[in-house]
Parts: sequence; structure tokens; C-alpha cells
Amino acid sequence: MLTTLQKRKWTRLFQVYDADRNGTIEKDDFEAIFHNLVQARNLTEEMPQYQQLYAKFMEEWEYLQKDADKNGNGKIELAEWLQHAERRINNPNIYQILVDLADRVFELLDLDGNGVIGVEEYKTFYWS
Ligand SMILES: [Ca+2]
Ligand SMILES: [Ca+2]
Ligand SMILES: [Ca+2]
Repeated sequence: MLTTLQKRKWTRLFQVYDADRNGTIEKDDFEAIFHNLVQARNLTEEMPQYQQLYAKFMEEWEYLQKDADKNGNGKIELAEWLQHAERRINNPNIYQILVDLADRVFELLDLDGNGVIGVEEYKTFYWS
């Protein structure tokens, strides 16, 4: 069982991943997040950072689809996500993929590099 705090955190994370806010996580959401990030950062396809980030996003999505999408409809519903969270928390190797990705996203979002995501930086990400 997830604790109340874990449940809240993972629900929040679900909302972050659900970029188009339609209530489920799909590959499109991953693509959208990725494109917002690379735009905010002015990364272009020929840059190694772009390729690395894209690979990370797709790795994460493929993993999610395999492990979380239990009804196989190509979307992760919140209930599937929370069950997935429970398995993931208990598996440090898998957990690491998520932590790496979150670090990478954080690094990219912190446009001025001060170690904090400011409101403007957050906006750039979600409303660019
Ligand atoms: Ca979505
Ligand atoms: Ca599903
Ligand atoms: Ca910052």
C-alpha cells in the first residue's frame, strides 16, 4: 500500500506527465513534454543532449506502457499509475530510471541554473 503522502506525490506526478490534461498518460504526453523542454532549452535535433533526452523519454514511456498499462489500451489511467507506483517504489532499479528522468527534466527546466524552478520557468514549460 502507498502511504497518503506517496499517493499524493504520485498523483501530482501523474498530473505533470499528463501534459494535455485529458486524465490519462499517453505517448503524446511524453512527446509534448519533450518538445516543450527542448524548445525552452533551444535544443535542436543534431545536439547530443536532444538525442539523449529523447531516448530517456522513450525508455520511460516504453517501460510505463509495459508495466503500467494493464488493460493494454495504450493509456495509463490513474489507478494503473498508482498500482505501478507501488511496484516501482519496491524496485530500486526501476525507480532509478524515474529519478534520472526527473533530474534531467529539472536540470532543463531550471533555465537560469539557480537550482530552483521559478514560476516563469514553470510557465515556459507548460505554456510555451
Ligand atoms: Ca494525456
Ligand atoms: Ca490502460
Ligand atoms: Ca531557476
